[in-house]
Amino acid sequence: MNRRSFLLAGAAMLSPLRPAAAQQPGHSMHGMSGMDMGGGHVPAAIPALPEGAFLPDLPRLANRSQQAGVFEAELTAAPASASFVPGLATPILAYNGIAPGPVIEVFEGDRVSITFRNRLPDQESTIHWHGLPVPADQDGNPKSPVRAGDERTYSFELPIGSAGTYWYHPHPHGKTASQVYRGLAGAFVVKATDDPIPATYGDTLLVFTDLRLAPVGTMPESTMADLMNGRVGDHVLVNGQKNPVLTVAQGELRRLRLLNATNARFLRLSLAGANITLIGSDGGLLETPVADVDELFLAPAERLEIVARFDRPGTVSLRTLAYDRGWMGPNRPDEAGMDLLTVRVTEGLASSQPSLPGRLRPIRDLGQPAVTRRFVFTETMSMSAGGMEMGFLINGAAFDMNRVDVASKAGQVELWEIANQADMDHPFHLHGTQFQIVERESEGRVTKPAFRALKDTVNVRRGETVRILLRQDLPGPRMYHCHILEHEDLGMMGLVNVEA
Ligand SMILES: [Cu+2]
Repeated sequence: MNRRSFLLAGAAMLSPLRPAAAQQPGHSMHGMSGMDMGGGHVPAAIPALPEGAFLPDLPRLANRSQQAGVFEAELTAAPASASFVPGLATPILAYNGIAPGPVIEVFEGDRVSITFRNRLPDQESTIHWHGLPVPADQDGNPKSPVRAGDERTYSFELPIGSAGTYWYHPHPHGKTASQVYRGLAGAFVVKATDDPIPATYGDTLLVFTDLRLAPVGTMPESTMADLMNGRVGDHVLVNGQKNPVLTVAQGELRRLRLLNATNARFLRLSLAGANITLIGSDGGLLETPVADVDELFLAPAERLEIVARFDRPGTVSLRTLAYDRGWMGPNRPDEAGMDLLTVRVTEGLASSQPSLPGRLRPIRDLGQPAVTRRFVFTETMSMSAGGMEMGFLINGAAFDMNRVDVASKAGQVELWEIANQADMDHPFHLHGTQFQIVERESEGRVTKPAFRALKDTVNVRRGETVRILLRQDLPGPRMYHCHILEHEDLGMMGLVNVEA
C-alpha cells in the first residue's frame, strides 16, 4: 500500500489530502508546488556522501566593530551552491555563502547589531534569534518580514546571565521549513564573562542538520509525508559533514555543545565508551553537573552542553538510538544505528586538567504562578468541499497572525500546561524567555525533573502533558509553536501578547 492510499484509507475517502492551513485566508501553498504525493524518495538512489573528514570548525561571523562590548556584522541570505557529493552541485540557500551559517560568537553583556540582507528570490524571510532574550520587535518573528531584496538591522543587548548555546534561523510566515532545510540556520554562542568550565576543555560545537539529495544532487521538494511528519533527510550532518572525525587524547576532558538544527529529526544519541557529564541545556549551564549520563536526547531545536572524557584509546561513535516519536503513514525512516561523529582516542594520557566545579551557577526559583494556562495540541483530518484537510492545531485553532491567543503581562509568573493529544510528539517552543519544566504527566503518572534547567524548547510526547513555569520580562507579541517546522508552517503556532 502506498503512502497516499494508506492515509486515505484511514479516512475512507478518495479526494486529495491537503493541509488545512493551506485553505485558510493568509495561508498559502507556496513551496508546495511540484509536491510528490505518492512515492517519496527511493532509498537505492540516495547518493553516498564522503565520510571521515576532520570535524570542521565552523567559520565565525566577523565582528566589524572595534569597540569593546559591541558586535556588528552582516548576514546575507542568498542562493548558493554546495558540493556534498564530489561532482554533484547542490543548490542551497545560505547565510554569507555557507550552510550551516557562520557561528555568531559574542559575550554576555555585548550589544549586538546585525544587518540582514534578504537576497532570496521572491521570498520573504526574517532572522529569529532562537532562545535569546531579545525585544519582541527584534525577534524576527513572522509579524516583521523582510521582503526579497530588502534589508533590516536587528539590535539587542544580551544581559549578563544569558551565556549559552542558541541559534538563528528564518521565521517567515509559512516558509520557515523550506528555508531551513535548504540551509538557512546557524549557531549563536553567548560566552560567559566568568565561565566556570575550565578553558582547557576546549569548546567544540556540533551542529546537526539533515540532508536529502535526489540522484542528480538537488534537494527534492517535500512530499505529503514530509508535511505530515516533518521532513527527515537521508543523512544527518555534523558541521556540514557526514560522520566527521574528532581526535582527542586518552583521558582528555572535552566540552561539547550540541545543537539540533534539523527540521524534524529527534536525536537520541549514545557515545558508548566515553564518560559524559551533562552541564547545560537550551538556556545555558545547569546548577550542578549531572555525571555519568548514558544517552542524550535532542528534539528539533534543542541544545545540550556536555563534558566528555575518553578513557580508552580507540574509536568511539556518537550513534543514533531508536526513538519512536509517532509516524503517520508507511516508510518510517530507520533512524537508529547511524554514526554521526567518530571520535579517535589516541594512546597516552592527556596532561592533567582541572576538574569540573561542583556548582556551575544558580538558577532562579520563579516562585508561585499568578495564572495557569492550558494549550492542547491536536492533529485533525476532516472533509471539506475542497477535499481532505489535515490540521495541526493548538487549542483547536491554526495560527492567525492577526489574532492574539493569549494576553499576558510582563513580569508575571505563569504556569503553562501543554497537553499533546495528538499521534505524534510535538516539540514546544516559546519565544522571548527561558522556562523551567515543573513536571511531566503521562498515563496518570507525574514525574518531576531531576534537576533545574533553563529551556526554550521541550518535547511533548504524544499523550503527555508537560507543565512549565515562565515569566516574560519584555513586552510585545511572542510566538509559541511546534518546532517541527512543517507543523509550524501549517498552523501549529499561537501568539501571546505581553503587555508592559
Ligand atoms: Cu509538531
